Amino acid sequence: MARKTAFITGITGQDGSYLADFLLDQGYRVCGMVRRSSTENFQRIEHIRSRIELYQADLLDQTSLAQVLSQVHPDEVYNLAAMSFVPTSWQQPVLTAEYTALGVTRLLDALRAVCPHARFYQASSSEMFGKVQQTPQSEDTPFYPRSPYGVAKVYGHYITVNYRESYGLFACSGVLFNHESPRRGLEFVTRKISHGVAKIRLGLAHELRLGNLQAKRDWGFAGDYVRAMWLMLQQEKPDDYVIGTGETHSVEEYVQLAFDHVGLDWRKYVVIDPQFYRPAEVDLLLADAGKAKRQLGWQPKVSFPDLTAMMVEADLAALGGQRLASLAA
Ligand code: NAP
Ligand code: F7E
Repeated sequence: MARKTAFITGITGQDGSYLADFLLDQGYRVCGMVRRSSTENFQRIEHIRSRIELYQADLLDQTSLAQVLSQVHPDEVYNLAAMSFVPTSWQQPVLTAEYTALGVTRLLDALRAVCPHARFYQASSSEMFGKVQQTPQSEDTPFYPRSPYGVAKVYGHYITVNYRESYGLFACSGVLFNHESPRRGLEFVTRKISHGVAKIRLGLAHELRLGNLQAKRDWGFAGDYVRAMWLMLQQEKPDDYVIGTGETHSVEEYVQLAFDHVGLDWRKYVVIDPQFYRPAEVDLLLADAGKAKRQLGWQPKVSFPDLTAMMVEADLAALGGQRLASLAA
């Protein structure tokens, strides 16, 4: 069988890099979209740089999207690019909508014109449930987004459904709950904590400033979640799926586990800082991923305590290595 080609927007991000690893293992030709920047931002894909093809384009520029699709001839398109940090969406609501909402239409429309038979994955989010209307949340739960990011994702979700229904595209939306890893951006709470704990353990910091410790999330491992994205595009019919672990934990529980892992009492180091509170909060997220389990055969493999340990260990190793290098220099 001919080797399949996958095209990933957001390949330099957390999920894009894990998806690229996964698809290379499956034997795919992997092409990624990167936006022009004055300095390269390829740390997460450094280890596979020679095995993937990178193309410059931007979600804000429709012509660039059509051009890149006609160069690549993809069988599968994974739209992972977005402005993904919720607090920034209050500071830059219009830009968030341009990337995270309208960017989806630009890409879908380019795909419709250039490669209508390519299968399409849209990175939707549990943030769309926001002020949850029922618990746990499934494919049938109404949306009530609580941030400009969540609102933009609802648009991206429905435009994907609409292009599927209007034009018969094989377009799927994965409603993914929070997923984390050692490659998570440093501003997201799990990585902020694992990195902060490692710094305190190594004597490089003496406190960790956080916001709302009572918020609850359904946290899984990003490596497990990219497998679900791929599975959605291997089905007979396009559909939408909720992906999560079915467990919810508070930020405080993550904090406690992370400090316990290095033998420290979190209460001595965590400072509550109002600047990290949000104008509107999502208090509780909990996935019902029963449909994904039944139809995709998908289940997460990494538990919450193992995820915490994995992230703290990775930050200890990275920061410890950096400290040794600076001492030797
Ligand atoms: P991430 O680490 O923040 O990566 C975002 C990616 O989007 C980066 O590669 C970024 O490129 C790219 N990007 C942003 N704006 C762009 C533009 N205008 N043109 C081209 N590329 C652009 O996010 P992630 O955690 O991997 O998440 C992947 C996707 O899943 C996002 O759509 C996110 O909203 C969604 N999602 C994430 C989660 C989660 O828990 N991680 C849950 C549900 C949904 P640069 O490197 O150049 O900045
Ligand atoms: O916040 C609380 C904060 O920024 C989680 C994105 O990938 O998942 C992510 O969005 C919770 C919130 O992720 C701090 O108030 C407390 O309740 O790690 P986060 P998020 O907002 O859930 C969804 C599914 C996405 O789609 C998004 O793209 O943690 N929290 N103290 C804090 N959060 C941050 N960032 N920093 C703190 O100091």
